[in-house]
Amino acid sequence: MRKGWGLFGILCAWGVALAQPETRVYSVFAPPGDWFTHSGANYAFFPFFHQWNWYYGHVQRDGVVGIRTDYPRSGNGSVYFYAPTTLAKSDIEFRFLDGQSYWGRLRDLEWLSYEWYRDGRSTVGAHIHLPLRIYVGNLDAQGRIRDLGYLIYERSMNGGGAVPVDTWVMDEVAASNQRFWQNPINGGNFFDAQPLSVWQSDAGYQPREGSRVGVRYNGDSVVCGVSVGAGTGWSGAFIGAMDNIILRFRGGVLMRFNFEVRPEGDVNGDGIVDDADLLQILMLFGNTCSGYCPYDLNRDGVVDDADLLIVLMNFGAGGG
Ligand SMILES: [Ca+2]
Ligand SMILES: [Ca+2]
Ligand SMILES: [Ca+2]
Repeated sequence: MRKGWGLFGILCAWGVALAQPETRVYSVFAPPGDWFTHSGANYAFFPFFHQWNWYYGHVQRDGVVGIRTDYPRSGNGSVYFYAPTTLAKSDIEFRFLDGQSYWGRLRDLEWLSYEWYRDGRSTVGAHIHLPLRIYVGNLDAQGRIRDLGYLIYERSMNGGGAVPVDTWVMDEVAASNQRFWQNPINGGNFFDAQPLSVWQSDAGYQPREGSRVGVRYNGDSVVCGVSVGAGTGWSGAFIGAMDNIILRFRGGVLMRFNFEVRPEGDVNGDGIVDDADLLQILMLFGNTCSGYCPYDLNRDGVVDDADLLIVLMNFGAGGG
């Protein structure tokens, strides 16, 4: 199992299970954090926060996503979402991008939870909150992932009515066997929601809507990513946040992702300001940079002594 990880991956998984399981995923920028947006269609931004495969995805039509301090949770930050119009969309996603790595088999997913927040200023339907999606695929004979798609949880497919506002809500969706619908990549939506245990069974499940047939997943299918986002097609505006995604697989893989805003002066995004950050500034001294560049701490387009000073003035920060 866990082809593509090899012994290193198995040791990592073992280490993760034994050690403090929290992974802090840090923003690109210091407080108040990131504000990533795009006016065109379907744009992804791949900063690979903190060396993990997290990125902002499917950002379009002025949708906004960013790890920010607006709604602090389990520390100073969470993932902020703003979808101002019906066509807007913004996601944050984790994916293994080598086409063969994964966390575990679908049958072994025994816990999946996240925390979400709907701001009371949102004007979308009262049932709408941030859905949670898992990336699922099937392995071919060479161990490559094919049939990549989402299984998607949302309360409206599980008999939910109006959702709470202006408060954090934790939804656990695997142990409680919630219903998921399918969105095959490039294949359209199948709103034939089934309890997770149906998707996880050895017989598997293949959704149907009229003459259309979706992708079949079963217990052998692999879970290779996770995604949370706002939009599209929501009539109105959505404002909210998300934090603390936890996945646990039978056999030991346990991931807990806490989204936090990096301290001022933290260049490499590990949450502390130390000599590693100083070294990065020195190595890049004189470089120019535009857009999302974590080395250019004061965002004036050049890496110079002003940035060095920011590191020195914040030296020793973080690490809590
Ligand atoms: Ca947090
Ligand atoms: Ca650092
Ligand atoms: Ca600068």
